[in-house]
Amino acid sequence: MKKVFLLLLFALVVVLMIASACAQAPEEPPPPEEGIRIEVSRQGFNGTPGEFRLAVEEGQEVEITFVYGDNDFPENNPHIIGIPDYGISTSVLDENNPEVTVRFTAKETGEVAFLCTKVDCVGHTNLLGGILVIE
Ligand SMILES: [Cu+2]
Repeated sequence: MKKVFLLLLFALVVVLMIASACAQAPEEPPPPEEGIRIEVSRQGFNGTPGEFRLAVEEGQEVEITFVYGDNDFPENNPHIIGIPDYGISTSVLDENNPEVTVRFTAKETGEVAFLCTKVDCVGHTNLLGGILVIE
């Protein structure tokens, strides 16, 4: 009888320990959102002059960080990135402000242009062909 009691007591202790461990387990943090980073330089988006395509999913919360990429150029070469269809225009992206992040929801499928709207930047024509492909 005493053995049974001890066994039950032991089982109770084990159950309480497990329950307390579960209660103390930290909550799972939400998975980090995949941010897209695009280098902007006089060579184009990610060094691609002309057309630069980026696929996103319809309905996706898109986060794009534009990163200044002209640090190897002897002078500051400011850019401003626009996504006209979404009414988005970044602040000036240059050596003093080397990262700008934009967030928006990709609406209906199709192609959405993004480009540098600062017409006097060096390499401007290489920065006119950004295309978000919403699929
Ligand atoms: Cu530019």
